Amino acid sequence: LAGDYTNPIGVHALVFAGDWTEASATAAIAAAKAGGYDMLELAVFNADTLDAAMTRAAFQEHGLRPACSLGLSLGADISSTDPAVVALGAAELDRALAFAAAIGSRHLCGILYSALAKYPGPPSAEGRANAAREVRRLAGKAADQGVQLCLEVVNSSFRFAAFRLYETNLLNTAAQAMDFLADVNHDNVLVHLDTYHMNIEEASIEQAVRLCGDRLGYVHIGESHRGYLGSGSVDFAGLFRGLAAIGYAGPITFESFSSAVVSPDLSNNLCVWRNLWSDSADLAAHARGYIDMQWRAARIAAA
Ligand code: FUD
Repeated sequence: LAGDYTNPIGVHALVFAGDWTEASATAAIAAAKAGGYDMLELAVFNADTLDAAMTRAAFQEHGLRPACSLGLSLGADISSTDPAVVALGAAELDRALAFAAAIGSRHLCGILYSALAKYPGPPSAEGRANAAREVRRLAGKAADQGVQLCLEVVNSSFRFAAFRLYETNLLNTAAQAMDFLADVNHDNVLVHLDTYHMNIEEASIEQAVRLCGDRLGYVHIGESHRGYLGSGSVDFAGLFRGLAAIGYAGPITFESFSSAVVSPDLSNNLCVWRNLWSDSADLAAHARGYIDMQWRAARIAAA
């Protein structure tokens, strides 16, 4: 078919399930498969509470690929200047990596380099250096286990008042992520871009993608209000033009949140208090079709 592609197309588990009991895991994996996805991304906020054997078996049974993501907390933050807090963050990352490897995930992404929280000020040079050192350390261990690290660029913005996130002070733009990658200096660390955040922080989504080029490893596709794709203000045409221009072959994962599906770990952090949708299956099927249409069109236009 014209515009054919091989990128794994994923969907975040929070589209379907707020927890990860066996029943929820099985239902989410089956729903992702039914929606035409290749991959399901699971939030690994406290790896100790998740059952790796059950998770691995459930993914295998449905022939779906897992991906893992997380954000650190302020009490366990590798970008801190307090060595004890850095050590707790490093331990949290080690547990998440062990879980990702155990379930067969090839990607560990998200806000691995900082807390997913509002910071009271800009990062310090010492905190940034701590984060770079710990990401480099984790990258070596991850490479040994066949897991790629992708650092998600998220917003710090206070531009919108009502439904807002404040998620890191370290990597808010693709350019900052590329600078940080130069400091980390490890092949197994790539950039993870998310259109929801890019729509807030970047001057141009297309240019941000092009800037990352072959260092782009993971993409979250989400709308400006985190609901149905195409019903907000994100420049998806620019995203896919950029992805086509750099020959992007990595995962494209749909992310959407609504108060209809609540995660104890994530929903309050992300300030997901609005009801953007209530029918997960309809939302997921729509997003899958939207991604397919946009990605094919961009590839044909670039050919
Ligand atoms: C957070 C975000 C997410 C988050 C992931 C964690 O705003 O965009 O990608 O990192 O959901 O599982």
